[in-house]
Amino acid sequence: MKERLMEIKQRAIEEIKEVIDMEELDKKRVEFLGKKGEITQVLRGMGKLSAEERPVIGKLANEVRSVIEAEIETLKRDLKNKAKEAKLESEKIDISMPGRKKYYGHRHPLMRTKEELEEIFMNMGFDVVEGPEIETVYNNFDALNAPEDHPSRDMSDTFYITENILLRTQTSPVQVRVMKQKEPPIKIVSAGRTFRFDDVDDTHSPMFHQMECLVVDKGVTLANLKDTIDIFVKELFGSDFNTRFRPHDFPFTEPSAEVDVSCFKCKGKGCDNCNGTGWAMELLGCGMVHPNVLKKCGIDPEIYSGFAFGLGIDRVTMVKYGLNNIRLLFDNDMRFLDQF
Ligand code: 2NL
Repeated sequence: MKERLMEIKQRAIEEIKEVIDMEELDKKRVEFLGKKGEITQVLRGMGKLSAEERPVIGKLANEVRSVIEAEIETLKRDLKNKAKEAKLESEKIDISMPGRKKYYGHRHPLMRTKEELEEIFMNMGFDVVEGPEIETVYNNFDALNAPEDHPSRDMSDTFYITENILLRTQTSPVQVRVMKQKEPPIKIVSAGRTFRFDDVDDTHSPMFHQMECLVVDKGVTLANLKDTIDIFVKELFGSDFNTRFRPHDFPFTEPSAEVDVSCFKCKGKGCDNCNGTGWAMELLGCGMVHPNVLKKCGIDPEIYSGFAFGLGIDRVTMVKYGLNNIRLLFDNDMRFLDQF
């Protein structure tokens, strides 16, 4: 029996070494250590042994069982480790591979200018208001004191939708809406798209952007207008920029003026860029709100007065970024827009 046990032990060790997976290992365990396994069979035959032999063989059988169990445990651990390593290997990712670059969009240069302008006025205590791009002829022309025969009213200058409805030619109808609804004091700016029947060239587009400012209160004067514009220009371009007012004519303001800004190159000294004048392009149009406009919007011009001005956002953007062609702002060419 002793030989039998030694033979089982030897054979078990050799056979277990050959095993390559868990399933086979379990089969071997049953084969050697199970209820009907080889060791059990040896133990069953112990009845035939003498009283002296029995404990010796019993002890030996237990030792053999322990050795086989240990072999099985060791192999089980090895197999588990190998499986884990194979899994890790198969799930390996190459973190040295460069990722895909995400494309992030950004503000269009026109919207950047618009927000910058609005910010300046918000800091000066103005409210930012918006209104529809499709307007009534009344809000766009009549309320703004435009005479019946004013050239801007012509079919060839304005996009009419019906006889009484059009695409707004300026942002002023937004201010008209506010004046009709609200008692002064009014201190607002409105910016957005405006439309005129223009042929496209380097500086004209049938759709362009305007911002207008309106203040109505008791005792508002031309001095307030001049001061507000001066502060605004210094905020926008820098404290070394000055303004010059030239008389002009608008139907909705009286008196009216156009405002020039110091030359961007020489800041007022005079250079080849400004023909030695020291002044660059006209930046905006302005004036004291015409009493007829106040009346048409339900405000008593005997009690209140106001000033207003308007400027082209496209133009400011072109000056700011040194663009020589307005089409660059509307072509949506990413080679251009990506530069901002
Ligand atoms: C320009 C000139 C201007 C106004 C806009 C205005 C609005 C109301 C009443 C009176 Cl509700 N005036 N706006 C006044 C003067 C000039 O714009 O050249 N814009 C680009």
